[in-house]
Amino acid sequence: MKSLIIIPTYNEIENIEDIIQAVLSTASTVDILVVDDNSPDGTAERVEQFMSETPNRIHLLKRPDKNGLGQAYIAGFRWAVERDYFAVVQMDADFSHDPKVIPIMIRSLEQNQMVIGSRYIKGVNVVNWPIGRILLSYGASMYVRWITGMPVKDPTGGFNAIRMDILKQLNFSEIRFVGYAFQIEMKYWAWRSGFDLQEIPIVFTNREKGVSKMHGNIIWEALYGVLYLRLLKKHKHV
Ligand SMILES: Nc1nc2c(ncn2[C@@H]2O[C@H](COP(=O)(O)OP(=O)(O)O)[C@@H](O)[C@H]2O)c(=O)[nH]1
Ligand SMILES: [Mg+2]
Repeated sequence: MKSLIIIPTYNEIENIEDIIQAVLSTASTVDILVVDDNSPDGTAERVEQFMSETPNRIHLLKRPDKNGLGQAYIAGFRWAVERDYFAVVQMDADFSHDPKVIPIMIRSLEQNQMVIGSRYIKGVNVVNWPIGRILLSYGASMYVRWITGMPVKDPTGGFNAIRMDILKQLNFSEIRFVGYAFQIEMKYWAWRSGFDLQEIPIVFTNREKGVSKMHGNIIWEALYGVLYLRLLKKHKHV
């Protein structure tokens, strides 16, 4: 059965062709869904070119406005649950996540319900990030564990896979965050729902092309978002 790799994009013209090719070549059993928020650089048009050359395996969701990573993923999840996939994999367009890990994640979902690509299982596996960004990310992971008690070493990571039968149990309208907080929120929901989360080691490499879209408010959202999740106990045990 096939799995769907969901890639949110905003101005990824320099990466999109290569990432699509790299992902498609990992296995014949993966399809791609690009969720583009009307990138001014023409990312979506580039995807459409590809779709005409490789029909069936590439899909595109075009959204009218830049609404953040979380909403792009929710739109992708809604698209996926109506189709016949074994699992979805979340990954970035900028090669920070190595496509070669995709088949390992999918295989691991035969035993587990959610697989988390983790930079912090043993030390810090991040390449070419400025020290400030590493400290922020690592500090955030400790903060999340401390506040929530969730036993996940890389709660803000964006390279994750979830089985479709589990994803179907998520009430999409409950998800409210946008950036790193969205990634935390997904894992927190799965953990509080009692699903087993398996962390596997990945190496995160800073992008070589294009620019990061993660700034300012997204960090604040993560800081207060974690408190919100914990204090209001938004997601109940099932
Ligand atoms: N559709 C959509 N994609 C986004 C948005 N913000 C970021 N992305 C994509 O999400 C992925 C991760 O973003 P990136 O800027 O690389 O974050 P960083 O790696 O944490 O610096 C990339 O594929 C981006 O193009 C957004 O508002 N909408
Ligand atoms: Mg990135």
